[in-house]
Amino acid sequence: MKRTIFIGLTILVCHLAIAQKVKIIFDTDMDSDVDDVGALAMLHNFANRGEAQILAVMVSSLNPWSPGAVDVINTFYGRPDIPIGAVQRFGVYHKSRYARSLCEAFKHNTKLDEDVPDATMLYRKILAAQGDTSVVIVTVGDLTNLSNLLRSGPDQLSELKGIDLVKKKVKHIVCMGGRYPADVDPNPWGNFKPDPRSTRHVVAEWPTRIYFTGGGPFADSVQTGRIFFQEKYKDTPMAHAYKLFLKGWNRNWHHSADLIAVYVAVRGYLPYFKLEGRGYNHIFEDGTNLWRLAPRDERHYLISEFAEGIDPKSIGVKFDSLMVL
Ligand SMILES: [Ca+2]
Repeated sequence: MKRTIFIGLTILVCHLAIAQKVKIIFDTDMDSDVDDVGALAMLHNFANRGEAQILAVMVSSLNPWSPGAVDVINTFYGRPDIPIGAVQRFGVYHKSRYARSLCEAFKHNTKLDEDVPDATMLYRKILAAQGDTSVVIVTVGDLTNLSNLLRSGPDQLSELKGIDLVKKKVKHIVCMGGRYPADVDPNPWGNFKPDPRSTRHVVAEWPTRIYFTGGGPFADSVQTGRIFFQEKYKDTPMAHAYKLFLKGWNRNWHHSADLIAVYVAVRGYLPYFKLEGRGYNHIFEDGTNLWRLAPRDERHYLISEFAEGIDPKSIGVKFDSLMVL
């Protein structure tokens, strides 16, 4: 009898642990900035803790080394078989200080000349196989892949159009891009500006909730990466990338824009951040944005401020610990 109860409880606990895992698709540019590396490392750490399941990683960059750099990190964390998709032909290209070097220095099996699967097709394949409203997408790169997904038509993977497939399978997305309350800087950097057509399309048409998380001073005040300068982590791909990236900056830390998005996707905005549920995110023709407090768009939420009494430095220390095993 006792044994039966014990087995029953074990099954229940296992079931709860599985049920609590957030199913994540991570969409990254993995090229010009290094916080994508930290964010993917943090996501693997959440997977190791049983809090997340990584369904796939999508690359929104045309940099040929970016998919390999993703695979390096996946392989380092013991998940070399996570499907990787990439934008095809029409996308944004940025140089990277670390992507090629990661591919050349660490183990992975994504060859440069090998066709990486089309992100749109991989999105459709993965979403079609998942339960209804069960998938959380974290986008920390350009919105090209998500726009292509929305525009996709029925095919052998699903009889649904992209927008209906998203509506059926996606719980919500967390979107790192733009600055809040406003981004009036015409400089083309930042996730919304290199492909403004896709940004406008996704922000206007996406059929589920979008939790926007901010870059700029908000993300700058959460400093991460110091941990990779410790001796015990020196041989990790993350240390390799952060050191290459920060060379010449004369500092040992970086902003945490993409890490904040991953954290919010897996654990939610509490206890560190505030949630803005008024207004909507207005995207201009050139990809600059403005958070307007009216009218209300029920799909749009914003996370760009710290909760009362929270010191951003303490979040940085916590995030550093969440990037390593
Ligand atoms: Ca990024």
